[in-house]
Amino acid sequence: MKIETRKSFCRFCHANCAIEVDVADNRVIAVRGDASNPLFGGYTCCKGRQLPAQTHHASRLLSPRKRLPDGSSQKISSEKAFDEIAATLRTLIHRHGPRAIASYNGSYAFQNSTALPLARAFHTGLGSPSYFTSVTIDQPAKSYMWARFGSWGGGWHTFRDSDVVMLLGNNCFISHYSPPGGVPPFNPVRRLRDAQARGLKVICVDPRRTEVARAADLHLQIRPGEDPTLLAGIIRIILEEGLHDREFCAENIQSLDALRDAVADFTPEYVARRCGVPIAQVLAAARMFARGPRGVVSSGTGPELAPHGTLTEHFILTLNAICGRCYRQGEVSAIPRIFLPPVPRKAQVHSPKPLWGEGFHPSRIRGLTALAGEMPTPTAADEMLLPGAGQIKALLCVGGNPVVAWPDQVKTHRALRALDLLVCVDITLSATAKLADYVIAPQVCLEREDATLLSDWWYEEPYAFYTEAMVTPAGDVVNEWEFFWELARRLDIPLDLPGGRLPLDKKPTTFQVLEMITAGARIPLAEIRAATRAGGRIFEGAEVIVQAADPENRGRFHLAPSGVADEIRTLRGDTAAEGGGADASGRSYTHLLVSRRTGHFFNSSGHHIEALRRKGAINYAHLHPDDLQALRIESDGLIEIEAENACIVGVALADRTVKPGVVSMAHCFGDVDSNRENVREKGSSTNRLAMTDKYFDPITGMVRLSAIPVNLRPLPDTRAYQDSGVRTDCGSAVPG
Ligand SMILES: Nc1nc2c(c(=O)[nH]1)N[C@H]1C(S)=C(S)[C@@H](COP(=O)(O)OP(=O)(O)OC[C@H]3O[C@@H](n4cnc5c(=O)[nH]c(N)nc54)[C@H](O)[C@@H]3O)O[C@H]1N2
Ligand SMILES: Nc1nc2c(c(=O)[nH]1)N[C@H]1C(S)=C(S)[C@@H](COP(=O)(O)OP(=O)(O)OC[C@H]3O[C@@H](n4cnc5c(=O)[nH]c(N)nc54)[C@H](O)[C@@H]3O)O[C@H]1N2
Ligand code: SF4
Ligand SMILES: [Mo]
Repeated sequence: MKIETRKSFCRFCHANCAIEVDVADNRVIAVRGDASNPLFGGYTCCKGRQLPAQTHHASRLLSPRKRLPDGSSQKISSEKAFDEIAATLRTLIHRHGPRAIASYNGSYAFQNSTALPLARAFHTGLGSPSYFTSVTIDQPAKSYMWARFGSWGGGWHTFRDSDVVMLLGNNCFISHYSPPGGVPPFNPVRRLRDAQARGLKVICVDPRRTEVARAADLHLQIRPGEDPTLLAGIIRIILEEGLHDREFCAENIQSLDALRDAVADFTPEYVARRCGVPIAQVLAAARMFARGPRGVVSSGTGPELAPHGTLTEHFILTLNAICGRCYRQGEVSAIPRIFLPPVPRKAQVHSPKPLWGEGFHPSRIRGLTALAGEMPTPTAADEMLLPGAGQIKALLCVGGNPVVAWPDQVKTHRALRALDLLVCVDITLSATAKLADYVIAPQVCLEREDATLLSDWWYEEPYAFYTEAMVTPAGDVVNEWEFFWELARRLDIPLDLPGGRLPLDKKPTTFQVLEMITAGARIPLAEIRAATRAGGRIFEGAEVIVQAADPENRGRFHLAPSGVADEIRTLRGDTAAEGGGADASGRSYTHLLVSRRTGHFFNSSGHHIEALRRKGAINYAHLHPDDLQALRIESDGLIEIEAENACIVGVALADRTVKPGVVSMAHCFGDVDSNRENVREKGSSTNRLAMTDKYFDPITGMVRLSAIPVNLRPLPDTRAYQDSGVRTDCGSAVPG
């Protein structure tokens, strides 16, 4: 057997680590880090090294499946599946209008550079606003709030040359997720250590003593959901002690006094008490951050999934702005974005220009609107269930798993089953794909060519990589762009990309599609392809220098835009936060359930790979040992976790890194049938405890997916439970 070694990049997650791939007989034999790569230097994680298993797994779908009336499914060819899906879509469009056709593009739609642009083009061409992505159940405030605040043309400081970084709820050693200014996801442990060796100070804010917290200079073990309280307090200290960049503020900021007034009540004593951290730490964090002189504060998912995520992001922008943390004229701006057209970066504020509200597509749900071109995913199930004009009748779900990822599992399940048509593009029969009328089988990453468009968001250097497919796809599988193209062709829907309209009469190649997506890029795709045949590289000379401001520019950051003062008052008035956490009816709870990630799975992906399962197959409920003792729960024992709307069963795990009063659990486990009998095999569906119609953000529609108030109770193990006669409604399967 002849083994050939080729270079590529991993797309199990967004980090796009450079890899060497051993191929024999059109099979992927092994994957390891490419030590010669200038950025990654041989780094990979356990998931990437399992790409061979992901590619050739027995459970992988190698052809589409169609569901039969009796609930079973049978193989169908892609051509026939597309014909039938298109025919149903045509009827639905005719009957209910284009808005009835929705797509949800989950995490794996982001992992293929052609998927999202084609999904968007499909919606635009069809005239359907019902375009949803995982962004609006992830970090929508980060994606959109700059538009209310204003942005800095030259770019905010990044990790590269910062003297201090403050990371709130971002455990990048495990997640490889770098929020703006965070640790780049390329060997993050080494990157952080190297930066600390040059003097970087790290402040970590997390209810858990995470891997990052242990490496930090200062760890504030905050009470979940209190990030905006802490940030308000830090802003107040910085302004009171005059530690802000006065000159920068005078030139670039408006309504500093209004903000100062709004945070006046957030004294260090109050903030420390409410956040559950020592006053000395609040003061130290404020002063350490303000000292800089360069630096950045940023948050991961934790604070965004908790209540007040929009306000948290507003305070993050505020803190960076009042400390003047942006690249100035003549400096090298960060994140060059090679795949975007060159736009001059100027040392000036671009005034706010909201991307939601009036003038954007109204949602029928909770008074929300589209955010730029996307509708809020927490409303998707409601849009399927609420009768009337605009009701969603068909969902095209690409690389996502709503049953376990969306808030309110019971409602989600009901909504998906109420659809006239559910199509999933998924490599396996996921919790959602099992409900689908058709499952389309996609190519996996090593079967398709692609370029590093996604990780272009994180490269501080002008780095790029174009990879060919490593193996020829086995079976009747399609690239995600082909899914949209095949439907568009049958329905005669124009697909417009930055490079023009895609031909529908003759199928383009994937390279041509990628070229049209990246049209006008700073370095043309063909040039990148030619230059990276031997692996990804840094394009010397492609750095971006910050230019002088336009003399007539009058842009200012808006520190107190409409609504912010009210939001701050609401936060200050949230007295429940000082107690154990209570719901709207005043019922109190002992614990707060927070989100986390496991290193060996990617949301619901990878759960079927045996080598990864051996690292821990389920999402334990991590609790401080003192809490376990007080609750009389054994480590590895079953517990009931009860929130305002529902109750699930979990497996407790003693964990000293968790703040007392907190339960830390990963999401995207379990299924609608996850219950006390199978929890040790499937894990728990935490999103059964998330509600969509209470505690939602009025701008983004984001709901509470972290810092969920819960009560805990020990639960006898299965047999004892059945015999004990205690309530049986908890942790039972969702009604079918
Ligand atoms: N409680 C709680 N809820 C959360 C979160 C949380 O932290 N806590 N996190 C939120 C966040 S940040 C996100 S991004 C969402 C995730 O939400 P989703 O994206 O909806 O969920 P995933 O589990 O990532 O779904 C990925 C799907 O893609 C499939 N897949 C794997 N490989 C491929 C491929 O190559 N091609 C295709 N087409 N499909 C593939 C997988 O089998 C899986 O079904 O969940 C959100 N929900
Ligand atoms: N291995 C792996 N990598 C992944 C994923 C995965 O599932 N597995 N998922 C991917 C996805 S979709 C995303 S969006 C990124 C996310 O990347 P990250 O945001 O880094 O995700 P986490 O590792 O969950 O880190 C979130 C942290 O927030 C903390 N936290 C929870 N609630 C609060 C709170 O109220 N306040 C504060 N300050 N902290 C809080 C948690 O304790 C946790 O340590 O990771 C991506 N990378
Ligand atoms: S960090 Fe992400 S890109 Fe890198 S090897 Fe792991 S899964 Fe692949
Ligand atoms: Mo995410």
